[in-house]
Amino acid sequence: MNHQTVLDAATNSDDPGNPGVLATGVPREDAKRYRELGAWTGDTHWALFRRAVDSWPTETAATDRHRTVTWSDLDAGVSRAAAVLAGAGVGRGDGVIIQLPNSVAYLETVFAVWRLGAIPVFSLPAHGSAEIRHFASHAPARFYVSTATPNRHLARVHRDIADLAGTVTMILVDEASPWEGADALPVPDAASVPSEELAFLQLSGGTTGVPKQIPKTHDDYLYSVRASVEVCDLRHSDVLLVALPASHNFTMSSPGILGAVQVGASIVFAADPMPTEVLPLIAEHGVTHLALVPPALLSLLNFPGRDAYDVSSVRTVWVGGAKLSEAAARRVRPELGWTLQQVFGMAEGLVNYTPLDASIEEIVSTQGRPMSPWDEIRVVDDEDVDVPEGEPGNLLTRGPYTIRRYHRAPEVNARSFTEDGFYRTGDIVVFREGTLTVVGRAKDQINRGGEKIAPEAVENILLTHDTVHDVSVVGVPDEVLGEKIRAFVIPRQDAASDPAAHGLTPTKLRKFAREAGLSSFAVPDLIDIVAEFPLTGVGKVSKKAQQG
Ligand code: AMP
Ligand code: DBH
Repeated sequence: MNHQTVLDAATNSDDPGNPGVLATGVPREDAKRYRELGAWTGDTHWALFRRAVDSWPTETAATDRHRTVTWSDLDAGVSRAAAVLAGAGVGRGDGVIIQLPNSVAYLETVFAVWRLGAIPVFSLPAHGSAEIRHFASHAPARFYVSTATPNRHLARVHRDIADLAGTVTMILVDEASPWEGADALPVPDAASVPSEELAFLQLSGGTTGVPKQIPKTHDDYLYSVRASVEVCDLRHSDVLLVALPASHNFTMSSPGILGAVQVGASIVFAADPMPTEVLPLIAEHGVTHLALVPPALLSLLNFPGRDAYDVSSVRTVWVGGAKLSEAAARRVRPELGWTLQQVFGMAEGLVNYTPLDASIEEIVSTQGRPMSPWDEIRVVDDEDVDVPEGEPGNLLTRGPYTIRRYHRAPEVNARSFTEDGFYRTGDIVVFREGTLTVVGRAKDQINRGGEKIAPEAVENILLTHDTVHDVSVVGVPDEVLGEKIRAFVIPRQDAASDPAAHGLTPTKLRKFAREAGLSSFAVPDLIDIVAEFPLTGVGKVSKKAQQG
């Protein structure tokens, strides 16, 4: 192969030629221990899928608004997808950016990429061209799969990355009747892939200007899926509603889409997590499980027409991605009749759940317990000294499914991990009797209803505007989303007396940010054009003062 694959990049990036660590940065001696413990089993994502197809060929696997497929239909769809992708040149180790809406075609694409021994590079439908460009060059990925029926945002992304045509092959899929032309193409054999190899690149919300990419191996990720299935008691007869973006780590693995594939539960895809979409699907398909971020749960709780729908089939709602207020948590059981399982997770690894049989107090007031007995937890002060149990501190973690480095990011890695491989989560927590409560955040990150935004990424885009002199972006409290994005903008001197006359209005700046390729969820909710920023005693911009 004469091009660099994402596989080469993952194994050589930060540690050129270091055969002592896996793509995740996990040393081989620790890998050996995780195998001996039985956490890592040698399973691969392709083998997981094959078992589902072989075990339940005629049972329903998945439904979206276009079609319902059995596991063997899905297998046929995956073969067709693999033929089309291979025909476009996708081969072993290649990075394939996937930016598709929730759909059966999404499943076909991901498993086809695994079948070929290629590497999914996950992105969200809301990502802008700036992120897609970054993934293409950084992974690197020479293939991009998206929808042939894009909404306005995705149509803009497709237009904006058209100039990558020489290096990135764009494959557009019609979710209603995908993989046209597959019949004329050979179906390639499934590749043989070692379980300790890089399986895909997952996304992190991140604290830097560019989203960080998270390397996962088959061994470590499938362990996290099995552990989640067990803690969540997901069963073969269950029906999982996928309403958050499929590529999100929460949706994919906690226990998520892959948990459903493991036990052969059926998957129902919703276009979005709004009550008008979710409620009819629950009633129609007898949904038993769904994952939501806190604002989506609040919308359901407060939706006036809810009583018109029978939602009694639901056993468990998983809520995570951002802190759920205790008040909202308390309403779940009495108003919806569902069991709430709080999920405090991160794409980097560690996932915590409140146990299904925990007391109501534990369920509503904590963010759960580490799901694996081999998750190592430390709570430390700013000097990395352990604090006494029950006192707030910085959460550090290490374990069988937590990465020890980001993909090709030596500087970030030096900050984000300790010398002995603990991940610095940036979360401030209290650890008491085995349970974690999230009490704050040390990292420079905005959590907008579960979408993580790096202020720097928004600042960098607004700074490219001709009449902008300086920008400071902060998160401000919001009743529904938890936080909203607020940008303070100082105009250049020549525009300062009448910014609007120079095109500097909040509306125009928001449009500018969208057109410059920013993710739709990262476009500031509020923009203030100001003459100066408040400063701290030492003359730094006081983000605290800007947060009000
Ligand atoms: P990411 O690293 O982008 O996958 O985002 C993970 C981060 O989301 C965590 O480190 C927390 O800051 C936040 N988070 C996820 N779930 C919860 C939760 N249930 N409660 C509070 N914060 C959460
Ligand atoms: O926010 C997250 O990243 C998250 C939340 C819940 C996550 O990655 C997960 C569960 O696995």
